[in-house]
Amino acid sequence: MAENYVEMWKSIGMDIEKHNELLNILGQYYGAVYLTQKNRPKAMGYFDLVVSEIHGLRIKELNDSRKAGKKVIGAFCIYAPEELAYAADATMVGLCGGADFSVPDAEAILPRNLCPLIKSFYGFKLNKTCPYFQSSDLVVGETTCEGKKKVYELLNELIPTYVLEVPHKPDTRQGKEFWYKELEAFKAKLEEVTGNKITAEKLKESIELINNKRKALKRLSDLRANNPSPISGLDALLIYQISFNDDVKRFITKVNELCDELDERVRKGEGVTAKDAPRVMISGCPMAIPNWKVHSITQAAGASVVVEESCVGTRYFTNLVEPKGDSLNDLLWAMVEKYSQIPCACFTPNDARIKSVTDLAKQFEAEGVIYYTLQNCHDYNVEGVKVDRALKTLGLPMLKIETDYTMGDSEQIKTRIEAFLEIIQAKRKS
Ligand code: BJ8
Repeated sequence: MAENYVEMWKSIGMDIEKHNELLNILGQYYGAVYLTQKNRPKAMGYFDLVVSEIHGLRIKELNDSRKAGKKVIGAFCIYAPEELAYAADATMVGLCGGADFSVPDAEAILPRNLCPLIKSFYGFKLNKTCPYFQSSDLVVGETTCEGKKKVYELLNELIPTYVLEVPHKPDTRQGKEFWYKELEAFKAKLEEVTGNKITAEKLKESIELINNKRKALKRLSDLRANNPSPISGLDALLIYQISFNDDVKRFITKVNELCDELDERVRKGEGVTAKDAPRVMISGCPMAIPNWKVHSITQAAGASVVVEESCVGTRYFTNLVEPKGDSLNDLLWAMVEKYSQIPCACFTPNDARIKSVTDLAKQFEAEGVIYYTLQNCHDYNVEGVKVDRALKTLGLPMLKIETDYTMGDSEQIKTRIEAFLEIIQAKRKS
């Protein structure tokens, strides 16, 4: 891929040498984690292709569309209202960092004891190896956790950064009214950046488009409730990760084609893991591409990862935007309602998340939960206390893993997960 795209990468200001290093690492890692899996659905071929072209063809598409006048908006959180971006005829792409590669560059400026996701994305902008950053005309941050909020100030020195203020008590009337005003302000910003007016008609169309993406992902997720699961947790995670960067219409078609194949597998009773494999749910911090560490260790230990209670997972697609009317006001209020239902750990209280974890554990017949927190993510780390208590009432064991993007703790995590799976097996016999 590299030779074909060098001129394009240069034109968007990338550091070619450093980027080549990144591509080599990613290519090898992907081969080792993904292409060694057995019995993958045929339709995964499309998603393998997307990964192989994630810095190539997709970036070409984005830059061709920019030449034709379309804007690209980068985002870091599922609270960034993508429906508005598409209604302004822009494209939204995910910029969350999931790789350790850029962390040392970030640590030259930022404190080391900061969440790796934040260091990773900031480092990618600093070292100019993320073509999505380099292709973005505007990035949109949000006041969710403290670390992100402060880093957006520094990011704004490198690329225009608009920050949405997210109410931390979204269930309250005042929280909802505040979010409505934030949506209106973001709409105005998008209109200014793109030069396009967001009309009710355009917003209705984009709501339908993004709803269809969420429906396709939910269809995929629900299929994993079957035993055996027709697709691996790793493959499902990859699709959730790709959902933030692929062309939306094509992505919906490809996910639904995959689901048709999985339906067939379910009908035949075929799966990717043994029927008696321990069923594990992973809950916690988002896993941005290429963060596959815990899934690959869990899967290699013999478990079936059946669901992710995560923003790269169910939190993204569980609820739809459901307007009660056709006016701009109706559509924006429907967005307020939908976004208020995303249970991020930065909210207080966050009972909806606890309920979601227990509901999912029941729906997917999880026998244990791996609670995943990134180092220095206080919100998810502390909220783990309540999640653990709730799981205990269901008699489900929880294993808490706090980690970063390095591989130094992989052996230790492997040992802990193997011991956890033994607990699950022992519970079956008791
Ligand atoms: S809605 S989870 S995508 S903020 S960056 S909170 S890991 S310390 S990503 Fe998130 Fe939106 Fe919430 Fe979801 Fe912790 Fe790290 Fe902060 Fe993080």
